[in-house]
Amino acid sequence: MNSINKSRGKQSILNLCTIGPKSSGKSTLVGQLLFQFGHVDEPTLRKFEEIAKKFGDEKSKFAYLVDRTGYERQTRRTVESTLVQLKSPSRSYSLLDGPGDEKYVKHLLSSISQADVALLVLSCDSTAEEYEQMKEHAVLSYTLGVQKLVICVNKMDTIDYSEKKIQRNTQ
Ligand SMILES: Nc1nc2c(ncn2[C@@H]2O[C@H](COP(=O)(O)OP(=O)(O)O)[C@@H](O)[C@H]2O)c(=O)[nH]1
Ligand SMILES: [Mg+2]
Repeated sequence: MNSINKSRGKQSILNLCTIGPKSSGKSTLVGQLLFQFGHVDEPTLRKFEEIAKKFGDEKSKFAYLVDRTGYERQTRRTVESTLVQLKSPSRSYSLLDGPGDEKYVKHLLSSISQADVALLVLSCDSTAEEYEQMKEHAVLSYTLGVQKLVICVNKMDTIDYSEKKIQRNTQ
């Protein structure tokens, strides 16, 4: 398990973690952030695209940047929390991408306990059960001292996007 140095509120590095049900797109988001921050170049991304193709899941190239074990790639689920470092001109971020699967909640708790801010990734096509799980993760984060929550509404391409639907789903 990766870990980050934590001293809440006193450092210029912001410690973040992902939370939310499995398959909501957490690892994809973190891989995208690595790419958008310029920490992954096009040739490297193409390499990961080839790996994703080998596992029959070409669309998940960004997730493969963080789901690194053979087991995670074969099962297409995050097991271990993966630590990534992001740097912008103004600040640095340590981001732990945790599992959403209830089986690995121990790893999720460990990554939440190191964070100052949680990124709650929620898919637009979530089931009622997944919404419940999302709420549980939010409560767990708050209980473990994470008082800032960023809600990332994902998979907007899967619905006929409307602001109303998003508001209803995030209430
Ligand atoms: N349609 C669509 N699929 C997505 C999006 N983001 C992720 N996915 C897919 O959702 C699945 C689960 O993604 P992953 O990042 O592994 O989810 P995690 O379990 O929350 O880490 C993969 O097949 C991704 O390709 C998105 O914005 N739109
Ligand atoms: Mg994941």
